Amino acid sequence: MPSITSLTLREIRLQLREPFRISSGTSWQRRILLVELHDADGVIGWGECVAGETPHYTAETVDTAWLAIRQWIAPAVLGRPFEAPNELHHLLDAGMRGHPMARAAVEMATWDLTARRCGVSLAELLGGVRDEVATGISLGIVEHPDQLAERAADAAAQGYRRIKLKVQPGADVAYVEAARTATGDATPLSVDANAAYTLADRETLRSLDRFGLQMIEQPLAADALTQHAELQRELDTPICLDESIWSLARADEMVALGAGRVINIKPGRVGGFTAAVAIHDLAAEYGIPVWCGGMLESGVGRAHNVALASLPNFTLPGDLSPSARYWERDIVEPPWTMRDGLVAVPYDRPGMGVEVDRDYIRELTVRAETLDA
Ligand code: OSB
Ligand code: MG
Repeated sequence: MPSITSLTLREIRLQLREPFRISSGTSWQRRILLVELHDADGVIGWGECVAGETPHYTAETVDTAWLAIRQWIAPAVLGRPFEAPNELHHLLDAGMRGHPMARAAVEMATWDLTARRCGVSLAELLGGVRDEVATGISLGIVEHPDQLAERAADAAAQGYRRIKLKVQPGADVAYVEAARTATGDATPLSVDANAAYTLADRETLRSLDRFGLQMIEQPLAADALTQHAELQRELDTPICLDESIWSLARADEMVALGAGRVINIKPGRVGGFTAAVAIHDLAAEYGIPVWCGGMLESGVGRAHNVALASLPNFTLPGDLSPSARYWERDIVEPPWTMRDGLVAVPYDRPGMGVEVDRDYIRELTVRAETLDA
């Protein structure tokens, strides 16, 4: 049985091509935490932690994740024999509360390592069935509706299969209207509020119904499931939950309460692939479509997301834009590219399907630490 003999944590700095503003904060200079695992046979596995620089999206940050991995997660996993990555998920799940993004970074790296050990692609190991995954783009909040209209029209021309507009109180109806007019009625549009509204804003949210949006993502607070259910009863537009779904149990409650009709699955947000696949399966059982969200990942996290999005119930386009949308130069070879609004799933290479550019990583690294079994 394999076991992890060493875990290396690295923090790199990678500058986005342009600042990305959402209702809960702005990102530009990304601090990205990478996890590299080795087993006794010299097989490696990569993971990326999707925690942000600040506790705006969820409570976790790069710094809390670093601490959680070195103090609790690495000691639990190092030297522990395992047959399949699910076992490590259950071990971590039983042993600690919270820190899903930190746990996911390690758990997902064990999936990459296991896929390489078995000589299969990560997508195949996860149960993927799609050769290509549909790509959407997430457009940040800008100064003026005209600017958003221009960006949305440009994204439609590039072939993105769905255009998501970040909104917040005061930057919503006029912005969506401008984007709808610029892209035409046939372009799938959605909005994402990152929890910026309350039920007092129901009239504004209802007025978005007339734009025929594919969904409204996370309008209310992350913990407000019954309020989302109340809002969903008043809206024609399907509500999609993101921040609210941090576990399989939360997805189950969403279904039971009718708090939404779509789920954005981010493996990092739910503690890794084991939980992500379980949520995918639950949603499929209830006829709820899912899609793969993004957290401005480097090419490593993107590889994991693309593999996950190849599962059958990922029927809506994901936030899986190509490398060039985010970075001047990505940290993997080959970089992720899009053709006709689709990203190809690399089934022909073992593991996550891209190579990490170690020389470039070394240049970008600001701190590193190796923990041994
Ligand atoms: O809510 O989906 C979100 C980025 C950071 C934090 C939260 C979110 C996002 C995005 C980015 O929408 C999507 C992407 O990676 O392209
Ligand atoms: Mg979101």
